[in-house]
Amino acid sequence: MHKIYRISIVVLLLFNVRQVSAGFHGEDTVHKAQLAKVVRNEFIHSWNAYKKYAWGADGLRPISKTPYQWYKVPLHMTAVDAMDTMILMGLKEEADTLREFIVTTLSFDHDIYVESFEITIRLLGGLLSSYQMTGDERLLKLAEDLGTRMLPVFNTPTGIPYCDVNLKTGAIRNPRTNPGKVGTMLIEFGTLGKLTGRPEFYSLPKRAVMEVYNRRSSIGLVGTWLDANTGEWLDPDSHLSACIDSYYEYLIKCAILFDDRDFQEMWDSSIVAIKTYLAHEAPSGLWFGHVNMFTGERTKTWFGALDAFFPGTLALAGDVETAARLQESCLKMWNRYGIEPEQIDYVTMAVPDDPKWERFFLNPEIMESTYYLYKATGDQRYLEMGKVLLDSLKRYCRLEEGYSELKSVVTKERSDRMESYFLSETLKYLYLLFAPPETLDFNSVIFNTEAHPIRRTW
Ligand code: DMJ
Repeated sequence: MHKIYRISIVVLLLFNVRQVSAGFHGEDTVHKAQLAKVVRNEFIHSWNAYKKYAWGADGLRPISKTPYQWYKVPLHMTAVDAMDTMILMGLKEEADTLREFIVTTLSFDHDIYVESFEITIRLLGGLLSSYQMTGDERLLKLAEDLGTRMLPVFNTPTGIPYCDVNLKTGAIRNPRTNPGKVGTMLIEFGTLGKLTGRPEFYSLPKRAVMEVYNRRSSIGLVGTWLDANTGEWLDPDSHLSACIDSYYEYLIKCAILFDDRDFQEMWDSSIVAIKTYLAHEAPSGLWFGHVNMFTGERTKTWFGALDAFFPGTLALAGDVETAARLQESCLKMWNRYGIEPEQIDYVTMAVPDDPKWERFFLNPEIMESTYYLYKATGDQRYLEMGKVLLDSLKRYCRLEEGYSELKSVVTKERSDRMESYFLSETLKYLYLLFAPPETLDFNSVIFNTEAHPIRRTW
């Protein structure tokens, strides 16, 4: 099935390549090998800062040069998240040392409640992709242990998981959840199920997604928050942003990775509703805004850093034309302040009136979509875009040691945090954009939402 998408992408490419190139400098203006080297150096620069000030911790505060933990015991979030990027960049010795550290020190036998979404995408995804790249069975064992400890999260009246699970006791809490959290488990759990021969790892998260999908409105949309006990919607805001984003991403990715017709059908019907109700042709271009899930009435003309995953998802699903148009809008959002805000009002082309939307968290989504579009079209324009993104990152976020987030893209004031996905996703997608194609066979993997590539070996 994957190949079919590729063929349709190539056909669309023939019609789109000229139009997409307009405005950029054309062939050979980007020296790929040189840029790949730059990104690799930036990864080493950031990794060294983490190693020096936060080794083994979940993350680094790069301004105060201190570590931070998510829970009372460290789960080595940054280390696990960064491992497969290191392998792809050919940092073999560093990756081998790191792997030894992880398999000998990482334990999930702790009396802590963890957020199942984040632990799934960062740790389970990271362990599984590094296992597939190295063949080290100890990584699979850790993944199975983690997955087993998390399974009780599905023991709810509806089958829709709660948000948190205790890794030691299996107790669960926090039934207020969203489609993003529920729908972003199957790539990781499903892969674990296939690799261990345990079908419950596949069936439970699949059922959970279907429970959410079956509660879509009569016009085919899902909302932002729902109650895992009753299945009732708690917030009818429908969009592609935080809380929903990767629910849609995983519909098409699971259809491809697992060759699962149910997921293909869920994607096919969802994309019709998305394009009918969320799509918005504004003077500034094509965007996907907010509507009420029941009426389709427009509620906000907002789009943000997280929504920028969608061109990549559209390209993967074969709709390169829409993907390319939306990517142009994402670039406008980026260029408005020289780096993207968390949200922009695409009618006024300004940040909505609350300083919290001015933040930038070193997010990877726009890089991810640039990479997908380059793979789908081969168009130099996306290399140029990648260079714009890399230059801004270096200009506004680089520190003497590590990279920082921004409190405001308007003032460029810094914020003291470097999230693990900066190493797992942001720099990985930029590197893969410029690196030789043989670095990773794009057509034989599906990336989880944390950019951990999973190969279908079953
Ligand atoms: C990452 O953890 C994942 O990409 C997730 O899907 C969304 N949030 C961050 C990056 O922005």
